[in-house]
Amino acid sequence: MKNIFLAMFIASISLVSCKKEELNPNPTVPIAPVIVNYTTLGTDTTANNEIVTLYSLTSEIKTGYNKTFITVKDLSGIAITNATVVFEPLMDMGMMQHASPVENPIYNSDIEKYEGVVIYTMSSLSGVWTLGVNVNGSSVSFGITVLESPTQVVRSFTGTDGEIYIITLVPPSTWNVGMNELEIMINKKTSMMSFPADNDFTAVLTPEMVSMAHGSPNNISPVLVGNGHYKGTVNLTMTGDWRLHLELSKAGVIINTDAYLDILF
Ligand SMILES: [Cu+2]
Repeated sequence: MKNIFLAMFIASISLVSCKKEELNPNPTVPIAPVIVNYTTLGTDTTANNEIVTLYSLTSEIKTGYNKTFITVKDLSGIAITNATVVFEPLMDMGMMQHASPVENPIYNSDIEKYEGVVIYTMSSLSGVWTLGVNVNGSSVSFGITVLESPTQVVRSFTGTDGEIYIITLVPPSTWNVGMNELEIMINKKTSMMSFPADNDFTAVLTPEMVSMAHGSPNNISPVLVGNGHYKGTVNLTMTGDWRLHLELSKAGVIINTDAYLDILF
């Protein structure tokens, strides 16, 4: 009798281990290729007869970091892959106008599109956004409706050095319970129209789950990887409302004690 139970026990263990082997051993690596559905935001033709089409990854544009794509074609529909393309976002707030940080598009042959980034710092409730796309020196312009992101994923602040900076979350495809790569971007506002990437910061990351007033261990503060991007690791020990407190310093001087960004998952 004892032996039967032992046999059943061993069988149940081997059954469990069999099941485990069927699971994807590394859930961060997708099994199937990701199919991207682009949303066409508009098409216009430059003074140089270049047809410019603008795409996004989502039908709704929200404040924060937005990957933005274009194609350029000649009048016969042949793709132009060697153009110089510059993003020129502009927000008209009535009394004043300003731009926002961008990463100018570079041609990506894998997706047959120019790929760049526009960081919308405000929603369209505060004014009218247009995205100018300059192709080989000639611009077309698209109206963009920007909704407010559900959490604060972009922040503008004045540092203790008197300079204005913009810190933005570079969103991952998903957040997972546990260790997540955390990427942020920092830009400096040098004029209403100029927001170069800033590579001179050091950051101290302290996550907090706001509703339950606890933190998490083993986080790695973001460090510069180039072009104003900083990467670290955030430990999200449970789902919920996380505040990513970021103390930002330049040359050993604290510029902002708490330039936090919020996520919810
Ligand atoms: Cu504005």
